[in-house]
Amino acid sequence: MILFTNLTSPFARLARIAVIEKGMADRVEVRVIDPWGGDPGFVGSNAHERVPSLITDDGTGLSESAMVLHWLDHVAPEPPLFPQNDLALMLRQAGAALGAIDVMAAIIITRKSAPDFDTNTIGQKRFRTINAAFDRLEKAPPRDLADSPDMAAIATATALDYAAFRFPDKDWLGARPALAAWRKRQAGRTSLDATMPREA
Ligand SMILES: N[C@@H](CCC(=O)N[C@@H](CS)C(=O)NCC(=O)O)C(=O)O
Repeated sequence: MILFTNLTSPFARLARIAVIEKGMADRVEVRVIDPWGGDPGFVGSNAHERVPSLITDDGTGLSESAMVLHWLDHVAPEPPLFPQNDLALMLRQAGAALGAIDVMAAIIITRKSAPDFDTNTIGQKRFRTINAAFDRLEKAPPRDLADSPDMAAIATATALDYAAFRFPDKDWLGARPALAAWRKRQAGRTSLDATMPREA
């Protein structure tokens, strides 16, 4: 399999973390590309020219992080990204974190055409969304990756690290002690350390 990714995308990071947590690193060739750059090997690999994009062993191109993760669970069921125990709670947590990721990525893109975006009505709603998501996770953090490397844990770590990476002026965890303690407990996890967002 081939996984197209870049070094900053939180969506691509979900797939990269899942590959490592599932012990599939030797089955997946990770290719770092610029999704905006028209890379000839990447263009046509998926419908939207966005990362993550996965080419399966039979050459099927998959887009959208949720679809890619579903496929990874299909080819390597253990450990499951969507474990059946407490599924509704896990999905609720994963949804909160994914929503925050979605909004943060949208802010970064929108700023390019609207430099004052953060302070306008829509921009301020976007920041309220991030805070509401983190408040929800503060009340009920996911299970630790060591216990259950599931979608909620992967997405929460990705959301927190992306918030710190893209909005370093904001103190996301100062008033959220449970979430801060949760992220601290994940320290040293190979899947997270090896995929921290960074500029190329
Ligand atoms: N909903 C998609 C979002 C993927 C996405 O927006 N990826 C960004 C990087 S963070 C990208 O490739 N952008 C290039 C573009 O929009 O052309 C997913 O979950 O995979």
